[in-house]
Amino acid sequence: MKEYFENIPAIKFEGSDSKNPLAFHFYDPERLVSGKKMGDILPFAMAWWHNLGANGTDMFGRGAADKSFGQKEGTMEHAKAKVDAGFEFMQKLGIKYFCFHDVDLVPESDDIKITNARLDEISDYILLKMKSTGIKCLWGTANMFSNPRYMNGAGSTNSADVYSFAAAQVKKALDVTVKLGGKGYVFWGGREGYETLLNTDIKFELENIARLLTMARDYGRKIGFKGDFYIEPKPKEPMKHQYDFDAATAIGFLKAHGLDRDFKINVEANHATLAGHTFEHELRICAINGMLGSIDANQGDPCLGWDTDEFPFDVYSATFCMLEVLRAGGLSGGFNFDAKCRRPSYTHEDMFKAYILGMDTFALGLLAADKIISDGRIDSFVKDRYSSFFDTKIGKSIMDGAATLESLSAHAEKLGAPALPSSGRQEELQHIVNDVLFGLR
Ligand code: XUL
Ligand code: CO
Repeated sequence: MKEYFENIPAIKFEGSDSKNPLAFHFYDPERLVSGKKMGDILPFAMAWWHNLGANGTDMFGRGAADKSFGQKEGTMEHAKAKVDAGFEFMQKLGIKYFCFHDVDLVPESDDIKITNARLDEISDYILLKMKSTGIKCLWGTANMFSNPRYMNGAGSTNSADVYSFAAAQVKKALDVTVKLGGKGYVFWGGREGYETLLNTDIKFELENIARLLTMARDYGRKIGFKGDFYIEPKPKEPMKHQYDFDAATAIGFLKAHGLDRDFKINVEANHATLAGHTFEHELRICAINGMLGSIDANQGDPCLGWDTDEFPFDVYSATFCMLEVLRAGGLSGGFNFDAKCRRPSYTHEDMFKAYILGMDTFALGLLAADKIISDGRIDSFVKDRYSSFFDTKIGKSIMDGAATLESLSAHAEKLGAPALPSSGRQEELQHIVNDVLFGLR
């Protein structure tokens, strides 16, 4: 078997004193954190599209990275070389999962029958690799946004033929996901949105999206898919208005259409910040609705403000993410690095270093979050902050449903001006976070 990354050894944990850039300094899959292995709390996944496909092409120039893996791009030989390179990459990093779009796996033909036959062939090949390595599929999806036919969306398109084509792609992507034993199936609403109300019927488009998701749910369950469907919210880009703006919007949509028992949310950090939220806000909204499914681990750049898909580097953000994940009892999905190297980081070695950065950042976030929880000061502060609802007579009457507007009015009249609520003590809490983060070893 040809080795694609000849100069890269298997990446090992060497600890925080190591200066070796091709080693983990914090991610130690065997280390126990609150009784569980770090590797089990952090099921990392490789994103097929960025890692094996993205070559740094942007609006201003062609790609700088070579992702040909020795084959002509757009051929099945190239598709197979990507499988070989991808499995070698995951094995060397100890990554247990991958995520894919249909057209990441094989070149797309105009004729869907040809594309589907290619998908059958490549998924047979991937299955063999999965069996020999133990690597699994986290989730699959269909790319219903790159081809010009999807200029007006897939479920939200104005063309019934394009809608049918999208349905055919979802059907096949579900077949392949089930064949590969995927834990989840993602709908990122690529171009499900609009540019101007002058040409758009929002109600019609939303109902059509719901019809497509319902058909997908029904077909998936029929062919034995037992995992979670996910919506991956994003507020804008490529469309000006994307329908799945954020987690709250997507959850409301799923509930309105009776899909909330089969669907959860796949939260992407960079999408959260594009929506004007923090990553942890989106995770909390999902968690309190019982819909925290999976994570696309990346980060944006506040100086740029678009979907830059950078590898996670921000340890504060990873810490707040892991606080949400730990408090929610873990993820049913995983941490998919929907991230790409910066254009000037174009070598194969950079691909490894990027994953090492992301995995170490999340390991640090996990260790810090675990310490914050066991330190207990922040959780007990939050609990105490609401104590007036639990240890005063009037608070208890609100909580047990006995209160009425009349009884609360009578209480307010007796009070005169109520005292100010207790201090939020944000600065003290931030100081505690720094204590924990920088007291880490
Ligand atoms: C796009 C994005 C997608 C989805 C899968 O912003 O995040 O790659 O994760 O379609
Ligand atoms: Co994503």
